[in-house]
Amino acid sequence: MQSQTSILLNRANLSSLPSDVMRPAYDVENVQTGIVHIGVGGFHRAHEAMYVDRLMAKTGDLSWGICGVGLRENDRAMKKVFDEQDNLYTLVEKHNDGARSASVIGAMTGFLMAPDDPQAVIEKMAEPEVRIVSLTITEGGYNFDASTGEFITTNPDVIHDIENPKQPKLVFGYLVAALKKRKESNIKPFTVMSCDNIQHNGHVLKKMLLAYIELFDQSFATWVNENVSFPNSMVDRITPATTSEDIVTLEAHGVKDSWPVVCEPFDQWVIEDDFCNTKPSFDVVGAQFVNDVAPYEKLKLRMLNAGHSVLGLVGSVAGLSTIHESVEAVQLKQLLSVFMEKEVMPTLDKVEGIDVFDYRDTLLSRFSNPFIKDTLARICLESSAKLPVFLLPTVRDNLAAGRDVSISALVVACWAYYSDKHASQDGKPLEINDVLADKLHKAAKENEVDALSFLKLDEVFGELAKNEVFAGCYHSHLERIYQNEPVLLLSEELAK
Ligand code: CS2
Repeated sequence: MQSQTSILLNRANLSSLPSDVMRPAYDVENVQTGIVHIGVGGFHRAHEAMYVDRLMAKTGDLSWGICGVGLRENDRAMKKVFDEQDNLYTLVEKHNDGARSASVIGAMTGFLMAPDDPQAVIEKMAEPEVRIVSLTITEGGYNFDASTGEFITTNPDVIHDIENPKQPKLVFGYLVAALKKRKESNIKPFTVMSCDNIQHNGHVLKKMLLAYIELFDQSFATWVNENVSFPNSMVDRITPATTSEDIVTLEAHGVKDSWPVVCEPFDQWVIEDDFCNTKPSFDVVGAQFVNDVAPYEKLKLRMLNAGHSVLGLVGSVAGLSTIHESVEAVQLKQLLSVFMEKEVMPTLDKVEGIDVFDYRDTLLSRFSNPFIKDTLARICLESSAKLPVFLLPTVRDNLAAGRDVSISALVVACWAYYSDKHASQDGKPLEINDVLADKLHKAAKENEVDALSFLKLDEVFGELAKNEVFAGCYHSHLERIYQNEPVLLLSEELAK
């Protein structure tokens, strides 16, 4: 990309952008809202919004634009950018060979901050043209107890929302208010589409929403159960946090965008074909509609996401900082490869058209893209919500079948060390960004008195501490890490 005068990104300036920056191939002024999306972060902008952009360009159907919703105060920064840039943003794909391609996405039609005007959000969701409400609210947003899978009824926000149905705080309150409004006005319900990294994400969302409604209105719960669909989906695209360097590089290339999104070239979206209202033809632009998403979800969560956690936690303790740096360390690359083959593959179901060894090799190549600079800090963020979804189900399956769990145990041991020391083995400070940060730290601090103290955090690990095989393996790794045996050496030994 060569340098030139930069143009502020907005509708009026679209035609003045550098010629190699792709522009919406449709009239952005005419895009209508057909989707309301809760949780507009980098991932949504690089994935669903990009698919909508492709769909509009390819079919000319402009009825599937997306109105973003922010539920939390920290979504305000995104709203400001949307307001300043007429809802436009740049998507920059970074290829393994250093090439970059930039496109302006025109799929967003607006952004509502729910805390400012909850009613506006409810009304928007109740509009008949809105046929989908989609979500990326992260694993934690589903409000389930990781060890039991049940809805947490004691959450003060849940109690608040039941008492204040017109001013909800959580997603469940908004869905209920809008679905009720549609039912009362005889408008077909919208499909509720989860785009989070949770196995059976649609079913989990349905279970949580119904559990919430059952707390106060059994007959409405029955209606939702019978009339609203919650398709499961598998979503995939590595999207690191945007850095100031990304903004400066794009500006040097001629586009002044205060919050572009950067990602890898790869994207995948497999959606269960279960829509209670009209569905967009995402299949004409690369997504797949299937009857059963489960094997795809399992493959992706257990290979990619857990693979990330292996590199994230072991790599952090080893003093590394990014995914590509970690996969470049031969011991870790080998560890990851053996983890996938020995601990994950035996737990997977056959996925039509996918060879798991090819899938693994593609992952290793995606992880090795040096331009993505995906930080281990991002990967380790909210590990207490991620590991129960990404890694622990694999551990449980392997224990039940009498198979090896030693690499998984190393990952958990590294997490315990990380949570105790807040530092790598060579003393580099590490941050814990996790809703359970204090509990994790407190439990890990006790490791010296009770070696299984961290593992006994049952809201994360359930009964795992009571499993002698896993606990034994974990304990022996932990001791060696505390004795300062480099985790890279330990990794090498385990990957033999
Ligand atoms: C990552 C995911 O958050 C994580 O730990 O594994 O964000 C991952 O990059 C995406 O799921 C890729 O599709």
